[in-house]
Amino acid sequence: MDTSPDTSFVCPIIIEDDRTGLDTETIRRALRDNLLYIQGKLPELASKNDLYMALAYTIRDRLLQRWLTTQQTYLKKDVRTVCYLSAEFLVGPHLANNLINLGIYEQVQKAVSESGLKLEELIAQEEEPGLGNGGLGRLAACYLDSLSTLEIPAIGYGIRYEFGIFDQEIHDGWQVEITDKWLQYGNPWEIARPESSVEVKFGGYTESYTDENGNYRSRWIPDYVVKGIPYDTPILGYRVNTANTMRLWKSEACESFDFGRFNRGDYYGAVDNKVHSENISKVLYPNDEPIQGKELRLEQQYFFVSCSLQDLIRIHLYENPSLDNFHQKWSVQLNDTHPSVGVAELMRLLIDVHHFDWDKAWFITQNTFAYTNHTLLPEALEKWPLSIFGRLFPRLMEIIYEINYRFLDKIRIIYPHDDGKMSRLSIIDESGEKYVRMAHLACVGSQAINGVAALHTELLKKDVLRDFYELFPEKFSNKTNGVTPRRWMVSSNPRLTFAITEKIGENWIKHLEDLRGLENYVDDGGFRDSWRRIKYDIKADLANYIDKKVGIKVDPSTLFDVQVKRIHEYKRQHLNVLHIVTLYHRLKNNPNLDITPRTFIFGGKAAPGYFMAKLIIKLINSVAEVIDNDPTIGGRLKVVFLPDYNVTFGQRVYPAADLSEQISTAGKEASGTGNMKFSMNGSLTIGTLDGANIEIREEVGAENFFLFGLTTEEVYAKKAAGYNPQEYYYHNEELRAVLDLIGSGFFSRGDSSLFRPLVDNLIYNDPYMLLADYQSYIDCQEGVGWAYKDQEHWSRLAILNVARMGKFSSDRSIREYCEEIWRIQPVKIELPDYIQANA
Ligand code: GPQ
Repeated sequence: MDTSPDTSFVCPIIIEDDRTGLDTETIRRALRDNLLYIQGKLPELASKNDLYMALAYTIRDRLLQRWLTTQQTYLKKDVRTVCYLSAEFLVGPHLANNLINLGIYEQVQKAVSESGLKLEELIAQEEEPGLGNGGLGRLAACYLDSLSTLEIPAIGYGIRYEFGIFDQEIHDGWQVEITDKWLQYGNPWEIARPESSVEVKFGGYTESYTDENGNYRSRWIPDYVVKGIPYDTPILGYRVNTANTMRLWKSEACESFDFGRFNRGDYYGAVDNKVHSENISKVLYPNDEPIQGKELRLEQQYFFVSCSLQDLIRIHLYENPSLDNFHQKWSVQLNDTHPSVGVAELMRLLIDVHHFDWDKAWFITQNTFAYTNHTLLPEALEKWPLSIFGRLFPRLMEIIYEINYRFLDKIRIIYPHDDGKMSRLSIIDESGEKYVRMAHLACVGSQAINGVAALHTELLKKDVLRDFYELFPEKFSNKTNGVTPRRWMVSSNPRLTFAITEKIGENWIKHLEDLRGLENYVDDGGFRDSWRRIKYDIKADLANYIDKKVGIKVDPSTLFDVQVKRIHEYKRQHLNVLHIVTLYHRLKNNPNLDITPRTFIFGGKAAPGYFMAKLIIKLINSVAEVIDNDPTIGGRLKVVFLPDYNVTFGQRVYPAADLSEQISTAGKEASGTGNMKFSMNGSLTIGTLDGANIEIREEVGAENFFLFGLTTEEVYAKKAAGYNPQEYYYHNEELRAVLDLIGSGFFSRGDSSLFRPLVDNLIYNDPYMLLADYQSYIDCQEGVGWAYKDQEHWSRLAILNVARMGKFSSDRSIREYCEEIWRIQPVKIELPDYIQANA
């Protein structure tokens, strides 16, 4: 079958107005048309989902011209492009954001309501693609939004997992994981491009041969070959014509059957091979830090990286005579080490397939890649047993050995006789069982290395990557994370967006620094009143949702104290619980105590194999059950764990929060991005000096931030001095009472063994130093309570928080990457005349 472009086809395509028009009447007509002809449903039989699908196709039609024109412009102008390699893209639902970015929300709302429907209900139908675990995948999605908005040529490459992050249910307080079948009713936003499939080798052996010119070469004879099929999703920028591509790879068997094997009677062998190939893109591993060392995970990484690099080379050779200038046309960003095998793979493609010599290939490779580190947790630094790595990718193993040999040869000259240095820097860990250290491969093979917040980058330089920093300090820089205001303000908080825009115009949506203009209104009592009314209404909406979801009634006038993020010991959800139990204990001892009524809201998933994280979820739910049903508390404290925290729920909860919990042990959270989303939506932060909290506090002002806890230096010093949590346990009576209450079985229907592992771990081990930070946290929370009582004052602080969040737009982060790492310029996309411009 011929799947290449047919240039003899000269018939001009007439673009039907129904597929591009942006006015209400056209959209209404197109919606009906798509319902019948794409979704195949008569209006009287259409479900909400059918109507959502018809609307999604209607909007996709309006993206297509922008998308294709963007791709065509890039090809014609032969632009420099950034390619973001990420094992996760947690993009969230597309519909509402596309409406906002196209600028047609109102028209569509009208068109839909004239047909007797509610747009918000259709938007709620969309099943979000959960193709990520948390912060790292969500950051990749924010960056795609900013890249398009800033008109930067970009491609996001990843994996089209058939099953994304599991859906979480809570049964008797415990997390239960349910398969995420996000594709079951179809995905209207993607287009499969089977004609651009590529093949990826696995297993087997290598052999050397002499080519026709007498050159000595290696070739890889694989055990099996897997096919990667690209699925493309347009990512439209805000009020621009740029629509970049997110290209996700699905794995398939090369032939539907291995007929050779089949005919030899090895039916099961043939089927096995097919099943294994399809399994590669089957499911997202639900562990974030640390990732699980499973072979299939390594296959996933190589699969998508090889597909993506082969794809880049194909696109490159379409416009360029050779790969000599590859690094001038592409900048490939490694989102953590998950895609870092790309360094070896690009070398292989250049040397084995395109016959470059080593030095030239290495020059191109080193100048193509850049590496972002996202964690300081030592157990999260990825390494793969040599035995697995070498068996799966024998040729890459040879190349990595050669890279390492040449690298260490240079090191030997710089640090003669320093064997410690050599073994610390080596790409191969030889201290026991041999491993490939993926961060080392990334550092050696990249032109730039960055951390994701100022403190994080400093700690990388001082600690985790110290030897590399000493070796090439010029490669290191900081790029503090940011989040997109289009999703995290405009789309998720329309009421606040309206109130802000009414005062300062709408420029802030693309230039978040302009929010500073709000500072002029902090003294305006009327503005503060309406600010508070808006917050109250959003909280009331969330209260209704909570009631509907978990049947708990909460009062929107209480302080909404929120912690939503992955459940992890270093994020210290259990420190939050210690505070709740402290308040409860105080109220039981002194029923008339004057405290600020609070609603504690939790959300987050635990890695299915992470026992302690799952026990923390059970603890939250157990404490909730007792407190929420205790009549003597009289609603002054409520605790809610909302199941299945995801992007969609995040959009609901950030706008409704009064207080944002950012309470990780100092030095553990690389950046955090939830901290930014809360603050942009007018909540105040209680937090440690960790990750981007530090920069948020610098921006909003120390007086607008509730700070507590040890600093990183203090954490290190205490650890070095032999931290003993028991001292805190024995010297702090209230803390002891709280831990004893949990340990006694009070919250577990008398079962004193249930929370024992958690309590004992705190008293005898406490790796994340909750006990050391306990008193400081409790005192700080008391200050929060008092501050909240003065609502006028609180509103001022909240407005100032929003006004000063400009730095944390992902547009700022992406500009920095463009200028300092990628050296890429914006490219304007001009639409053909027959397309209506943005409304
Ligand atoms: N992060 Cl290494 C993840 O979400 N998953 C990971 O596997 C790793 C990092 C997070 C990190 O914990 C946060 O502090 C960052 O804000 C986020 O990456 C984005 O940089």
